[in-house]
Amino acid sequence: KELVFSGVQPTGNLHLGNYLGAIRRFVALQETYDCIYCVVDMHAITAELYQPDLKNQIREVTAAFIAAGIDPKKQIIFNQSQVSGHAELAWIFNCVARIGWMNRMTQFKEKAGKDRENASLGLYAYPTLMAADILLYRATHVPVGEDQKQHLELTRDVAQKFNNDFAAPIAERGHEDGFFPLTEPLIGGPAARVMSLRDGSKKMSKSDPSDFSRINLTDDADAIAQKIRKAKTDPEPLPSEEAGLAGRPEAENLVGIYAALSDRTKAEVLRDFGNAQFSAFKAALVDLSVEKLGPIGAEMKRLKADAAYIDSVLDEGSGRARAIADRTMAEVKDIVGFVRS
Ligand code: AQP
Repeated sequence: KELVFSGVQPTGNLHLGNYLGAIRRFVALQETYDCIYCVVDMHAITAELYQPDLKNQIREVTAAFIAAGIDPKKQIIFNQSQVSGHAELAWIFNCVARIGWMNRMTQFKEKAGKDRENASLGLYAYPTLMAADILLYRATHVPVGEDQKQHLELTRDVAQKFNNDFAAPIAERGHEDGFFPLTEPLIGGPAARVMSLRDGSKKMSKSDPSDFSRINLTDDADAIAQKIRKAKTDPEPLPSEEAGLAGRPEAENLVGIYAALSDRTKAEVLRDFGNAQFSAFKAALVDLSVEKLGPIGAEMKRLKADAAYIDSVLDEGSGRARAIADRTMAEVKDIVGFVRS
């Protein structure tokens, strides 16, 4: 059976990249798949351990899921730390994954920076926890931004090695094609990678110290307008064909954002705005962004004011997630050979 799983870290400052690369696609997928969407709070403490506002950050991501249009009655929305199977399976996967695999992970290198010796062990093991998140539900598809592609490949490697190493007990239990699926990433669209508004070579990110680098989902119309007007560009007008965006990362990024928000391709956008000056294009992008993001931001604020409702969604979702997770963990423990009562 096909199942979608994906997660977002509650590290604050949810932005347009998270929306276009992930959350908006979560909404569309619920038409075709059963979906589990997780607020990955255990991942959120890998880089910054003590976050005094963590509870509100968890509620903010939950509010964003619901405000964007995910139906918590139909799909499962929950926070990771309420289902202990994530940590249990991650431990087993720490014993499946090889140090050499982990050493190749580029996100660790980027996030750890120069002072790698001082990064947390959790940050290093992030990809095995992510593999556990996905495989705990034996999910077949994971919608993510392009930055997560390498972690998805590691998830497949972990699944494959587990299936191979435990081939005998897995076959004994009647799983003919292995126990874990080889999960497919769903990456794509004109905004699979939204870049910083200040630097077209860096991805838009929650942790960028400059708030002008990103459009937050809770930004009001004035803030959105100001950030887009100040976004870095080059002095040339827009090209009329997509090939003309090559070597112009800031222009390409803004055109990509416009394309994603208007459900068109970059080529179609350039058909309308080719040869336009950035001032005219940015004005149109402000209007479009405010039209598309304004209602989501307003709904997020409304939902966040009702913490009891948000917590009830997470509680109910956790119960449904736990029921699936417990079945997987019982089988995994039998396959590995642990004694359980
Ligand atoms: N710039 C982006 N463009 C497209 N997709 C993006 N995603 C993140 N940034 C972009 C996608 O959003 C989902 C949730 O990401 P996450 O919160 O789990 O972690 P992240 O990838 O580390 O996100 P950030 O915003 O960049 O946070 P920091 O600054 O903490 O590193 C994922 O599907 C991701 O692909």
